[in-house]
Amino acid sequence: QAAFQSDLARLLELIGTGKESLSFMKKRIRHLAQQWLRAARRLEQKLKGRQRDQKHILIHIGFLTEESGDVFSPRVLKGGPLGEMVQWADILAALFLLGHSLRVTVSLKELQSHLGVPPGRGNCPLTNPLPFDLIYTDYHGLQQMKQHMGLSFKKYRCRVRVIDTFGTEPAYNHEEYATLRGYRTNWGYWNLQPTQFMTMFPHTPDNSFMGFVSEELNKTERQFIKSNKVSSMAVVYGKEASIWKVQGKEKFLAILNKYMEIHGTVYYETQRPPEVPAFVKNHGLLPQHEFQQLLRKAKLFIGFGFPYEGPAPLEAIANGCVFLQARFNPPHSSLNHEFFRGKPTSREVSSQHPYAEDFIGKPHVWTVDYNNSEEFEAAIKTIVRTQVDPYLPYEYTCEGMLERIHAYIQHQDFCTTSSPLPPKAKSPAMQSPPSPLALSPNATHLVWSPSASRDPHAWPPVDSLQVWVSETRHACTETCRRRGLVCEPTFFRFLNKKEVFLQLSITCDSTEYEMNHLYPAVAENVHECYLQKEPLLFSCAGYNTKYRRLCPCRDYRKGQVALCRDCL
Ligand code: U2F
Repeated sequence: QAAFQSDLARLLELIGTGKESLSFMKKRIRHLAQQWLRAARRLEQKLKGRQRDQKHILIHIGFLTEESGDVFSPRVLKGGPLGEMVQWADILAALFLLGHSLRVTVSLKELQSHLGVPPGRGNCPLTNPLPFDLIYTDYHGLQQMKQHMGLSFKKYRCRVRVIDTFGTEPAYNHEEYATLRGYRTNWGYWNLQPTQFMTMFPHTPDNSFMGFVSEELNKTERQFIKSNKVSSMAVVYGKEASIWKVQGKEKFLAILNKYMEIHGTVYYETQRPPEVPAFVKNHGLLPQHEFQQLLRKAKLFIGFGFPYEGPAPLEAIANGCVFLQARFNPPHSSLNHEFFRGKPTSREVSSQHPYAEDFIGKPHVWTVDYNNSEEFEAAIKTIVRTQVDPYLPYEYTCEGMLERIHAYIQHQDFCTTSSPLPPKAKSPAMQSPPSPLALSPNATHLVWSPSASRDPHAWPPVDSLQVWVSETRHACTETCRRRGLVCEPTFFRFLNKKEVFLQLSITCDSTEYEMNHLYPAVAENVHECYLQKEPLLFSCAGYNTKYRRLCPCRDYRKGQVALCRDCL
């Protein structure tokens, strides 16, 4: 039985020393300790003594190992990326507080010793059973494990969870399919269950959303912040000088400077970096808690387009800032942008921070065209005048993250192969209210509910399933989103049946099983129906002009999109 922990000291010991990245993570854990402990107590009460097994967990942070180059640690104090370390620190805190038994490694040697690989042997099957129920790692760590576990890797890979910032789409994960269809990645093809990949933001429901946390405010702090906001103070998002090399910057910064005093937290050694204009008050790179203090005073946090999808905008919004960011038209993706090239996803990034744009939005987030001076200036003018409260989505609070990880650990099982029986669908004629329900004039958008037949082992519970047929050019992600639902890839297996086309009143002159990440789908004008031959290719992402896809959608908890209403 796992018992909630009430002290983080032992975790700090487990993390070890000797790298700037580890010091950053430990500082963060110390700073957020009280917030974490309060959240753990709240979740403990919520779960009211429910049985939770204690898991033996290995956390192998591959990108921090010397063997993978560890390019991050030397840059921690120089304005380099910190997002990944923020997330790992929070994952460690959450797993520890939930009461699991942890081992943490940041070197190949430690990894080998924990796995039971004798030094210098490598690439042989493990002689003893793997002593861990779960392994959290990243793409670098995955590669190292494969190299050093030999054939045992295949046997145990179902226990692995891959922390994967930007996400991995099923088409890129399946080796044979990706190779045949040209879904190229620099990160390898792992044939894992796509939900074994865990992302920083809920980018795509094909992966599990891991997230991180932001500092939370109590009532007094909220009051204090509100009364001390300096409505003419803006902070620029970008701690490394290269981020300030942006086309058109002079023009939009000049507009901003008409209304606000501009602050920066750009790393420098001895002199102001030439990229940072003289009128900007540069504080230099700040320690994380001082950066938060600056955000508490500022009214606006403004992004220049890079870094993509980092933690800082959430922190700014949580501290009562408005986040202003550039719209990307056309969107950036691995097909058209260097930064994303080779990443295992075709996801289209519509702004610097699509989560902020789509899940938060106005009044906290403004996404505008920076090349349109009028639009830009109008936004600034309104922002300066508007009072905005601090806001943090529940999924980015400590309790939200603990709740989500708890649910994953309890319910996600990639090692048991027996798949639960699908629910029996009611025939449309028997359904009440009558269904399928036609929502468009040509009666082709349909909603379908399975019967209430319950499978206690299915997770998420099948009751939350609704089936929608996408429009052509729409992914299932989008199709579900438009209905206020979220695509749930684990439910594809229930739709991947001939009968389902019938139940949806779709005419199939032929039905084929093929490998295609868009299936199940129908090519409507020719009445050809297609079912998925390879379950690993079930994918919420993906669309083309020919198919209308069958999409499994489910409800979700407000502020916790990873979990359905009855998922806890
Ligand atoms: C993202 O990484 P970054 O490190 O560039 O992300 P940021 O949003 O800038 O924030 C990381 C943390 O840096 C902190 C701040 C954030 O939690 O509190 N910080 C600070 O300590 N001192 C300062 O002066 C300013 C900020 C993303 F997270 C990565 O996954 C990507 O690889 C990267 C590139 O897209 O962007």
